Amino acid sequence: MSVSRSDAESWAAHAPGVDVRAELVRDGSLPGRWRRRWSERPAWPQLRDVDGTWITSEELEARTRAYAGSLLQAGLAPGDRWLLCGSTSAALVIAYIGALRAGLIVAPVNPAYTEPEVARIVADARPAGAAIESMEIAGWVRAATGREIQVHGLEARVGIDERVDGARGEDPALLLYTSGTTGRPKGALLTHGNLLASATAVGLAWRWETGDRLLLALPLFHAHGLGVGLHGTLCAGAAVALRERFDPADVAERCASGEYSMFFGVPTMYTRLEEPRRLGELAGLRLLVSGSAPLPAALAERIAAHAGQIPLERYGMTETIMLTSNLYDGPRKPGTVGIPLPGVELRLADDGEVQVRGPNVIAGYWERPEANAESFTDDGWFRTGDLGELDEDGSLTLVGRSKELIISGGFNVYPREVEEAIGTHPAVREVTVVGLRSERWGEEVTAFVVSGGPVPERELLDHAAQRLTAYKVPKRVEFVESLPRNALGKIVRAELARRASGGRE
Ligand code: MLC
Ligand code: AMP
Repeated sequence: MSVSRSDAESWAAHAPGVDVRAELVRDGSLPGRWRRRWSERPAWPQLRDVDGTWITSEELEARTRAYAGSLLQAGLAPGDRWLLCGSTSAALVIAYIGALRAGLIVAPVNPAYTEPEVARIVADARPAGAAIESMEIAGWVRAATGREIQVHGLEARVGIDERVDGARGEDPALLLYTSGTTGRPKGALLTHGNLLASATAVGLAWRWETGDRLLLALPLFHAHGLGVGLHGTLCAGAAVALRERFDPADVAERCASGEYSMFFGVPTMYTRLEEPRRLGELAGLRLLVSGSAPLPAALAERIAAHAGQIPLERYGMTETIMLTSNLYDGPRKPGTVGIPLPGVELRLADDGEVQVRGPNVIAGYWERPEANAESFTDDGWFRTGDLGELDEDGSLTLVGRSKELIISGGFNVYPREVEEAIGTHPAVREVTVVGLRSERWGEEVTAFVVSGGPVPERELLDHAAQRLTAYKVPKRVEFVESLPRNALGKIVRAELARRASGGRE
């Protein structure tokens, strides 16, 4: 077992002179912190909608309070699960904050999901209500619940209820679904305290100030866009401009306008900015951040050559939000993900697995005792499933994963879920899914199929696309005579990857 720097040492390195221990969960809950920020600067333009209009802090406070009141008046109760699904917009953010202020547990859903993906989340979360932009998805949710629940759109809602803002630090706020070793999704149950601690830690470490403006083109249904981009902004009392989707020309133009100070992206976004040679337009920003997937050192250097800084690379997970970060004041070491953020303790098990503990780490998954037993050690540390090494400064380098996970363009894809979808095609006798190295996506979802008869690749891909959202659909299918197995009969994925790359892996 080896331990990174002691938590006191890493706090002092990230946030010199700050009494971090007191700061991390100050104000108790997310709305508690946000209300303090809103009251400090009511006229502050805080949230920029996708059409360019700004919403001030006091407007945000009033609209989200009214939204929360109406949910409670309509019969929803604190602790109820509540689905939220829509494209990125201020209306989506207002609904989200409103639900948190009502004490509901919000389960965000990717609006690109297919019906079976939505149905699996509904079955697991058993929501009491939902706000859903698309009529089609609303219909899927109604059909999957099998009982009457309140499903409405993303329009403004108005009500008054004295129970608004009753949530405390230990109360659950978010149910963020990740997949797992089975195709069945697993909900990471994050409390207000978990989310507040993580947003505060990155705020301190990255010197997030009220004057900062973040350009946010990450989706709001995952930890990066939601737990870091949106929560970080609101906790720091800063400003954020929402983009409905990531478009390199749009991002470059807006960064070049001088209106923004920060941009957060997954490595694929930086690659996309490089292809049309637009990285130089990020040069005026105070802070570029990269995460969710490994940032290749060569790409980091090229970004630095054009944009004037190596993106600050950090490492996190749905279950913990942020864990480590390179130091804001440097040196930013390409290839490493830095030292533990304030509050986070990190150790490496004898097999190299990264294990963590801290106020940001979930207490467990929603109704999954067996997953909880597997994911925590007997002495209470969370097992990340990532493999790491520590250098002499306590800085972490991720060297692999013990979990079967593919990260494609920053989105997680669990092979098992894709295998189950393809395996339902009658011509498929056996299938294994692996991630092959790719310039464009980091890792590319690839299916190896033993077929029981002739079947075109296109047909299998269409079959998968009816069951899975686009990023999970394999980029290609390789037909093989048989799948390589070890002595225990387990399929050796690494061998398939090696064969597909002509032995270069
Ligand atoms: C889109 N496609 C993908 C893909 N994204 N395929 C594989 N992997 C992906 N990540 C598909 C599209 O559906 C489309 O399919 C085709 O590729 C081309 O689409 P595109 O328009 O070029 O892609 P785009 O829609 O612009 O998406 C690219 C992207 C997006 C990089 C903007 O993938 C993205 O937003 N990634 C970020 C994900 C994220 O937020 N991760 C954080 C998780 S939290 P077709 O079939 O229609 O042609 C986490 C914790 C942490 O990991 O540490 O942060
Ligand atoms: P998710 O479950 O979507 O939250 O994804 C979490 C996983 O993303 C982690 O367990 C890591 O494997 C990976 N990840 C996040 N940040 C980084 C990073 N900077 N470098 C490498 N992998 C990362």
